Amino acid sequence: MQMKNGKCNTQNGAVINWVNRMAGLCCAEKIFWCDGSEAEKELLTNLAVAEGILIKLNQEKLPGCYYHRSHPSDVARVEQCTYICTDTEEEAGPTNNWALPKQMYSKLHALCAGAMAGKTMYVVPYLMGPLDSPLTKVGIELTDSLYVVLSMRIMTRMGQVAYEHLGESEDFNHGLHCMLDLSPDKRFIAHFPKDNTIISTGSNYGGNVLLGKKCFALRIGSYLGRNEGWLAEHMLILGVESPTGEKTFVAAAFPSACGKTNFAMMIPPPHFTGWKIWTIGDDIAWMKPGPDGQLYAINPESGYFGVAPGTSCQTNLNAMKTISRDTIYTNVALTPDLDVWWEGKDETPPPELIDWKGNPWTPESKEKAAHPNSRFAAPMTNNPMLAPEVNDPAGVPISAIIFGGRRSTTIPLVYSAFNWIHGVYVGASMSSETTAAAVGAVGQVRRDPMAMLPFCGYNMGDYFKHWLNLRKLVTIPPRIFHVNWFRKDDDGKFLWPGFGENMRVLKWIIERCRGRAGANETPLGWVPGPQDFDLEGMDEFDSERLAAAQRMSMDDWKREVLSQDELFIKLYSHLPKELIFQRELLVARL
Ligand code: SAT
Ligand code: MN
Repeated sequence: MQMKNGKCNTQNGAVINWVNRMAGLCCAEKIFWCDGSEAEKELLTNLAVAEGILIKLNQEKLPGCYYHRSHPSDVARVEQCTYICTDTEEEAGPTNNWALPKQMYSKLHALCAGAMAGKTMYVVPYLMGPLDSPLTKVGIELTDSLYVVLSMRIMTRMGQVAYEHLGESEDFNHGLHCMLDLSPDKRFIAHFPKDNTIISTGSNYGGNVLLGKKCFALRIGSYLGRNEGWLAEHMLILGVESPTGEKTFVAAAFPSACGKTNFAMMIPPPHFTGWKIWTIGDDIAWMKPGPDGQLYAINPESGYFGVAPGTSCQTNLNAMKTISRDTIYTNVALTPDLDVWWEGKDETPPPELIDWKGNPWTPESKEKAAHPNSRFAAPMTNNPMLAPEVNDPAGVPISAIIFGGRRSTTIPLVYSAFNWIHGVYVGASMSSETTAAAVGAVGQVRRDPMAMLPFCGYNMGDYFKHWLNLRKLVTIPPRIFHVNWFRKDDDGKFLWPGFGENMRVLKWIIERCRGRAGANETPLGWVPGPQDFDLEGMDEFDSERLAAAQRMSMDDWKREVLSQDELFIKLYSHLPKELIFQRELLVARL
């Protein structure tokens, strides 16, 4: 297959210099300047198929869809290889791996030297955020991976628009990605916040290499947000429309693989006639105080990189529609007619499949057909419930912030913080059981403040301070809530049915924000009483079950508060005193 060497399509001197320097370092044989056009998409997709990077799926069933299999050792984010490189260790803080910028640059430049000999370096300019939003930022990723190029064009507003937004400015994120031989010992995801630079080596897995996402939009973004007075958060954004047409916007932080995509695309149960959920984003929110004192949010992304297993027409119909075309699937299973399958897609698995590693699979096989962290990358414009406000440069005003983790015990279904400072404490003391989204043991409870533990680009104690400080600019602050969809009963069964039924919790939250729902005061915060919570039309879930899902055990909570100490002590030298005080207050209330 012939590929023309793309022509340089920007006049920005800083971009051209940097690209040439990096191409020189990597000894790239060719430079391909991406423009984001349809013709380019077709060219590169065909090339990826010819090179075996993508498999063309059944175009009758899945038009425009392709399949990618990653290296079996390269299937999730690697937190142990992720670095924040600042002048002092203190700036990065005790929750991040730290290295001196100079040392990390020389190590990674040595790894990248010659890495693209005989290969093409793709120059991928992209926007994080809607066109013409003051919150929008430009990134450029240099990569030797066609999979990255084609995924970035789904996940971001990629192409010429980015150069237009950038103009003559030098203010862009510098991302360099070299796959190398994908061996784990050469795997580094290094962030240089001061230089607005990211270098990623030795991986080709989404979260490690789609640099606009976790690396720029969260780690570098959180650092820029602190300096510039805004927040970069691991949050979905949705709009709730009531039967009267009233719209309320909500942002929610759950750790990876804890249901952000499902919540952002939720379909209310039949009993909720006239209620609609509109999606703004499913993973990342950039939020800034507006001139009216409200907090405004944009989704910097333009696609969804969601977990496939468990996604079905029952759990997330809007996602199923979204991923029915123009989607890149990674590490799911294949049917003989080149359709995709994963655990939880439908009740009965097909009689034969090719599993995510490329091996024949039958329902008798011991291993899973799809990797638990197998993913889809789909354009948000496919979502039937994409909010019309998604491209609004001003963003949407946020009325509620919801924190939530995956906890099988202790944490009630829903409660509301007393005020902003208490809410920051609730977010800061959040915890969750680990999932397959990151390499390592699954199911272990760990503190994951604001679901940002793997994504905060500076000292987490300072991050909490930033949250507290923002209250001065946010004179009409969102109310803060905490939810837990994952609590189990003594038989190990989920207490709460979740998915669309989460609408009931969301309705109470919305009505609380609007001053229309009642609540009872508890040591943890405000909780809905049975009369405040809409249980109508639920078969098995009654007020007794609700009480069990909401139960607060003093013994469990004393243990919970004690286990918060581990993180708080770790962060102690930078921990705002307000949070220590909030913890004391909670102990006193308990
Ligand atoms: O793999 S990603 O980091 O892109 C998704 C996630 O873990 O939240
Ligand atoms: Mn995420």
